[in-house]
Amino acid sequence: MSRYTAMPPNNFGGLSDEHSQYETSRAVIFPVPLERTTTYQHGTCNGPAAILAASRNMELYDEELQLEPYKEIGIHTLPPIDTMDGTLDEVLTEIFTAGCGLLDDDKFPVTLGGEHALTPPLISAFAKKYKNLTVLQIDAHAELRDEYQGNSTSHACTMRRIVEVCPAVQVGIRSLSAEEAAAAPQLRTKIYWAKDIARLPMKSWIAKVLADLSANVYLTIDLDGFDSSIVPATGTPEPGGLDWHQVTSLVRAVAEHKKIVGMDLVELLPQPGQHACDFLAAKLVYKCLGYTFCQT
Ligand SMILES: [Mn+2]
Repeated sequence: MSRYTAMPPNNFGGLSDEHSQYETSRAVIFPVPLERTTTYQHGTCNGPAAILAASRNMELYDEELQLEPYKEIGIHTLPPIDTMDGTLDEVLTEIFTAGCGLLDDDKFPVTLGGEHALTPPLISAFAKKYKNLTVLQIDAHAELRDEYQGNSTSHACTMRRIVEVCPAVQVGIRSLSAEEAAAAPQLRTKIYWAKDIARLPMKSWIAKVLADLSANVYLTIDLDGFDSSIVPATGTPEPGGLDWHQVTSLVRAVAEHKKIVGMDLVELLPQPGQHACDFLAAKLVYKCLGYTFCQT
């Protein structure tokens, strides 16, 4: 007996119960507002809420796929995890446990950050379930430091921890230390430098990335992989990055040829009065889900 028009539900996409119940949804949005090791500009803890807010005002018809992905998929949104309670190690263990639980339930977890330090515990969970797993990272930063400021779980060490668990392919990289550059050739990773991608036709570099991936792919997108003119709203923006069509074409091709088993989108740092990046992040999540579940 509603006497007024209610706002859309406070979940990803503003979806009705029918399309967002946990039991019937294949994709589950897991907000992780982690911000414990940020080194420069602060505020990425506000990322998940900004993405969810933008997603509720997003068109849910996909013009490429010519359908409404949420109807095929079902997208449930979990409440955010408390990332300030306990030590960083305890929080990372909780993220691991939550990831295992979602995978036990056969869900496709979509984790919204928050800082990139949240990804390694998720990869540990995925590697238990999926053999033949590769992590595809889109990022400006190599994140291959063995430790940073005395901390081996810092966001600057994310990919170093991951390649200890499974191989990686890193796309859009353009910022790293001399030590990382020296270590990279010995690590289980293949780097696609932004400087090379910029000069190559899209088909040729994407085909090479596909050849380097195994059957199962976990996708981790740090929004600073985009050029800083497109996504200025990150803690450590870098010039010379990827554009919208490069990123979405890559994800679409990977979804077409491999099995994407889960993803995260991290490091959004919402800017007051500037909401374009929040929308880009929300739409990118939705595009990735559409590509993964709805390509014929
Ligand atoms: Mn980064």
